[in-house]
Amino acid sequence: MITMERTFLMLKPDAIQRGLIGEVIARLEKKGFQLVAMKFLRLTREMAEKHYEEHVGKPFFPGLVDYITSAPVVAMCWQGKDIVTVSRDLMGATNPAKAAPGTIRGTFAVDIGRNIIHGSDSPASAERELAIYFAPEDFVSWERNNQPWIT
Ligand code: RTP
Ligand code: MG
Repeated sequence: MITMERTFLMLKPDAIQRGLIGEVIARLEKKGFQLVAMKFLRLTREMAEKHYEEHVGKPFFPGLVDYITSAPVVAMCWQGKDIVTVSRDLMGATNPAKAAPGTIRGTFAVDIGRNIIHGSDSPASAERELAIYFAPEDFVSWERNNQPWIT
C-alpha cells in the first residue's frame, strides 16, 4: 500500500563541512519529495542525547554525540509516498563502506562515524524526532503542480 508520510532528515556535520548540502538536498528534490520544514543549527549535547536516546549506553554513543555536535547540521522535514522507507533506501546502509554504490552514504562516505545523513527509521520515530527540532508553525504547506509558469 502506498502511503503519504513525512519524515525527519538531517544533514550531519560532515555533510556541512564537506560542502555537500546542495548535492544531498538535490537528490531528495529530484526523487520527488517535498520540503516541509528546514533549520540550520548546531545541536547542544542535550538535543543530541534526546535525538539518539535509543543508543544511550552503547559503546559508540559518546563518540556519536561528539560527532553530531561538532559542527552545524541541517534539520529538515520532508514528505512523500512511503518516504520513511524510501528515504532510508536512498541513504543506504548505516556503514557507508557497506552502503550500495549510488546511495547517498555509498557515494559520499566511507566511515560509519561520518555518514552524512540521518533519517527516521519509522513514522513514529519521525514524529518524535520532528518534535525535537520543530514547532507546529515551522511546517509549511505548499502546492507544487498548480503553478502555470512552470508547466
Ligand atoms: P541514523 O539514526 O543516524 O539515521 O543512522 P542509522 O539509523 O542508519 O543507524 P543507527 O543504528 O540509528 O545509528 C545511529 C548512528 O550512530 C552511529 N553508529 N556508530 N560505531 C558503530 O558501531 C556505530 N553504529 C552506529 C552512526 O553514525 C549511525 O548513523
Ligand atoms: Mg537510526
